[in-house]
Amino acid sequence: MSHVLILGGDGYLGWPTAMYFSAKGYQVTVVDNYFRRNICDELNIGMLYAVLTLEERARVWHEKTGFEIKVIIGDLADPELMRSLFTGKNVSYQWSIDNKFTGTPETVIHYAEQPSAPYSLMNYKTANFTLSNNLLVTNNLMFAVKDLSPETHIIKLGTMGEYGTPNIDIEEGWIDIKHKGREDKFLFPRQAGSIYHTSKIMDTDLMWFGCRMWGLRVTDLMQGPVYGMETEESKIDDRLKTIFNYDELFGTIVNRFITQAVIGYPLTVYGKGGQTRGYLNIKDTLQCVHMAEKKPAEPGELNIYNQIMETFTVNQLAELTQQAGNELGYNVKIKNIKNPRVEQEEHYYNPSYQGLIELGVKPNYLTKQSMKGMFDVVSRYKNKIRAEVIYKGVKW
Ligand code: USQ
Repeated sequence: MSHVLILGGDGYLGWPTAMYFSAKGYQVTVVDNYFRRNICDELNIGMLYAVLTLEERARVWHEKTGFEIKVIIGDLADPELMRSLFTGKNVSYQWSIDNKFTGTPETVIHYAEQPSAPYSLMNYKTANFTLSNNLLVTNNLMFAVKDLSPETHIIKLGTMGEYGTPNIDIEEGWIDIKHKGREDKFLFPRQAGSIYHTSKIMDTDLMWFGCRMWGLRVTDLMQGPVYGMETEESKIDDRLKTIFNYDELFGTIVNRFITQAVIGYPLTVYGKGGQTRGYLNIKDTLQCVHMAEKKPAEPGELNIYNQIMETFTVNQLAELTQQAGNELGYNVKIKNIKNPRVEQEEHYYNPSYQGLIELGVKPNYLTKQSMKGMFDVVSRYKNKIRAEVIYKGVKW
């Protein structure tokens, strides 16, 4: 069975992706440097519940299912570590059954990035870290694939935020431009709203360079904010749950709103609340990545999909959370607070996002019912929720 290498395998999306592919019989290797856990400890922002290390979760996964997820702990900004994943030389597993190199991966899923917009704008040091980590890891991956395994399909997680909120329809990655009587196809214009999002634009540019110069095969998944924590695989054992942040730095909006509602903290709508984004359930991230894996880009091709299932304004999300929460007996309040970010609060937003659905993804939409399911899980950890990490006001 095909070998899938997951970079950033300890993250919110990385670990569920590893279990998803492993459960389908793929050989899976995950690599992570524990950046997210360590920075949450360092900044004392915690998470909703404690999560076992990758090694421990891989062991539980093996006990429960018989499947193996090989675990490597290390920093992918080190090019030699990255290259070892393609040659097998000097690879050392923190956990595996046989300690044997699986072989060159057919697919690499690249999540190994600093993913937070507010973190990237805390100060010049966090901005530097975001740029250096995200670009070095992406560049190391590009060169490792070019030099050692040019047939490997790279699936890179991009972000819808690369496009910003332009006053025209957003295409899936590309746009045809007619100019002075001539025509060509270009990457859709990008104009990001944070240093993190800007690093993702630069990643896309690196990958597109690699496709043009060396015929690499790359799929860029332009993802919107993800919500949820449960997947089919995590239901097997509570210890397999993914990390869940609700703090201002690493929590995404829906996860934050539900956590806020559970402890009676007024929902933090930034500014006017007309900011519109495309959202998706964590289960759909897994489906999307799987569909992308099944349909690899051709050599020299940069395939781009907009990975969202529906769009909402912040106000709509707050209202939906309020309705779901109130029906469950919570008294959910909404509060518009001064927007710490620089972003448009009322704007046109019309992205295309048919590509992944045409490949076979079946969307899990955000409904009052699905929100109630999240309330149910989050409320189990109510006593652990720390109100002081919810809003610190990191300004742009
Ligand atoms: N927002 C609020 N109140 C909050 C938190 C957020 O009004 O308490 C607003 C933000 O101002 C923004 C929107 O909600 O307009 C989404 O914010 P978010 O924090 O959920 O998402 P964002 O910072 O854009 O980043 C997240 C992930 C990132 C991913 C991105 C996809 O952290 O890794 O790339 O979503 S996208 O937004 O499409 O670029």
